Amino acid sequence: MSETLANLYSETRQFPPPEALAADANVKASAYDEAAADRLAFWEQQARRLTWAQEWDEVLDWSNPPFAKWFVGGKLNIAYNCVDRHVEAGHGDKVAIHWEGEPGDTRTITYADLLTSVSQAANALTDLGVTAGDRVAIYLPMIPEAAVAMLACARIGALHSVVFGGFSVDALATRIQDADCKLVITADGGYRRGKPSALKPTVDEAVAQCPSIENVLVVRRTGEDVAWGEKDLWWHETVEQAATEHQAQPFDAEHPLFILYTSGTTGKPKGILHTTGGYLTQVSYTHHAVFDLKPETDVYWCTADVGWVTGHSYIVYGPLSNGATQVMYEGTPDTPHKGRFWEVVDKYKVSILYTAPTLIRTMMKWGDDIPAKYDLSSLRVLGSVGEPINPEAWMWYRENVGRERAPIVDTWWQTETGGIMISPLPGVTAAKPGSAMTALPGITADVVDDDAKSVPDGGGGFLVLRDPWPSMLRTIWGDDQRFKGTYWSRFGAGAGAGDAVTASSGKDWVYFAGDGAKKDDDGSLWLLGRVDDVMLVSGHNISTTEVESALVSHPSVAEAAVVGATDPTTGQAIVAFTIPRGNVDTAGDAGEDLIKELRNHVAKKLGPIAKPRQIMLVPELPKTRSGKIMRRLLKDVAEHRSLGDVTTLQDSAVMDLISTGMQSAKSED
Ligand code: 6R9
Repeated sequence: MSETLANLYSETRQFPPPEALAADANVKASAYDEAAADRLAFWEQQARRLTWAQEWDEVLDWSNPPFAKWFVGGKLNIAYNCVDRHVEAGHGDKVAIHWEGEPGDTRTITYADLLTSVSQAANALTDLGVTAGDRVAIYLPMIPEAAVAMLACARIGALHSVVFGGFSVDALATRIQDADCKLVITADGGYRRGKPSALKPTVDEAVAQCPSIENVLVVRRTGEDVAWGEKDLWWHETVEQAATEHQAQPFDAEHPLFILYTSGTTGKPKGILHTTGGYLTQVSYTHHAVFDLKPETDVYWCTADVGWVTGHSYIVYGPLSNGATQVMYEGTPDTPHKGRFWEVVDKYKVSILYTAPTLIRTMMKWGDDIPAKYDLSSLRVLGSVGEPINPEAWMWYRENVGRERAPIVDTWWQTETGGIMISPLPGVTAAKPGSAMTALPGITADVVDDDAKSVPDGGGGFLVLRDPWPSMLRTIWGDDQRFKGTYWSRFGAGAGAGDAVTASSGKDWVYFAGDGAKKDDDGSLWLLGRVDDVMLVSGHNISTTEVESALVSHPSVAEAAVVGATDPTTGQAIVAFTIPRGNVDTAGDAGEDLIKELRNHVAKKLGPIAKPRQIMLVPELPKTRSGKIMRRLLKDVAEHRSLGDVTTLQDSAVMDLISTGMQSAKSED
């Protein structure tokens, strides 16, 4: 039988945790044993991190798979857990958010301030007729009101649906319509790349197509002129005038908390539904365990946008439930200069930094001399999320940002999983550059072949999750059948029945994440990208990730994206789009020579089967707002098709840059 997914890249470097960090770590190796001995008792213990108004009767009800219920019968209020209880415990003066605007304006928000704002917003929403179970769309820049708005919804039991500021009218309107939202919370605009970027006009156009919207609540951020309609209300004239006291009511552990849309590669966006008790339990625990957060001393910074699940779980709910002090930054990393992120780290003495591979590779492209100018000695734990991190980008992060002291946690998870699932623990795991290592305590991940059999160490295949976990999605909003079909019909009890999955066949239910992965010889897990992107070259299934990592391991390369393009002889052939590092000369013959060298470099690293047919040197790559490379668009370029859907593209100008700015060399052999 042929292999499911080839394992070509090998890595031997490994970095044990710093001794001092290991000795004082929040979570030690014993957590794995405890969770393995009794998984439900383990999660029950983690749920006790939170303050419950009423205890649960049952930890997990899995009697109607794949619909899980966690902490059945329990009641709690999410906002109370993220805000009030810290003030009640005497931490009202503690800074919750150091906010840094892109133009350099700042705000310092304590837990007491946050309680006042969230209470006012909860009162204002209630006055506008928003009640438990209603849906509220949030379309805001990275300003503190984004967190306040989310917490206010959670406080009154309304579901928020955050849409990236920057998504188009259509993207916003379809999301509002799908969830029948009653209210939109937005701003006049935000600052991006040094200038005001308007949001309100997009909302106005979208709302015109959305009769369910009764009001639009507008935060004044830029002060630019905006058109004003009868549904519009200023935040400062409503929320900031509302009563500052609000009594939070407890909600059922399974009360819905939010909807967040993921587009996937095809079809209409899926409204991923998360609920209350299990979600908060897992994001709180994982934030404590994976980042080793010490709330008294750490300054935490997650650079994600709140419009991405990372912003929900690791800016709002995880850190605030743990009473963290964090930095929130409005803008882009190169405004007003390319050292801005490191300046912020230095200014606030950030000790835990959580960012994405795309950012790390961009910093590699800009050059080592930029971070070198700043004092980064406060950093003690570094995190990565969003895409596989290429081993060489991991090493760059370790050397240039962590200065070889700070452990790196490469965290694998999804909008659907709600919280981190696979990651090193910074005080326990000897991490390997590029590997997410192992499932966290209480999580069961595996790599299987086409027949759902676990692959041996050294083998590749499909990443699956075998047992339900507290922060798992509960369904796709309004579409239980699509929920079953998308995630539960490939392997296990639901296999083969497509969207019509109904009965259990005695087998266990298995969640299919849509990612390829491999186990190395020690059983460590390596994520290999979406299975839809896997290339079939002369009968071998080759992951885009491995070829990209081989390219990035060349000293002249900062970033690479690889696609399989139709080829008359090999079925698919490997086509690579490569961004050179800042100091590399690519003019004329130098570019041609580099391309030749890179093709040979990949062949040497991975074997001749993985040698790209074609390499193009490009200035930029198309990415989503959360920084994921959109290989689908590159495939269109590689196969000379007109471009597909670009609505979720971060910056539509890059596709023009790629088609005009690329240099390419075809294979001669
Ligand atoms: C949190 C988030 C989920 C997809 C996921 C995978 C990719 C995320 C990763 C990673 C390799 C990591 N992904 N983290 N791949 N290593 N550490 O990104 O959620 O936006 O829903 O994307 O992102 O392909 O399936 P989401």
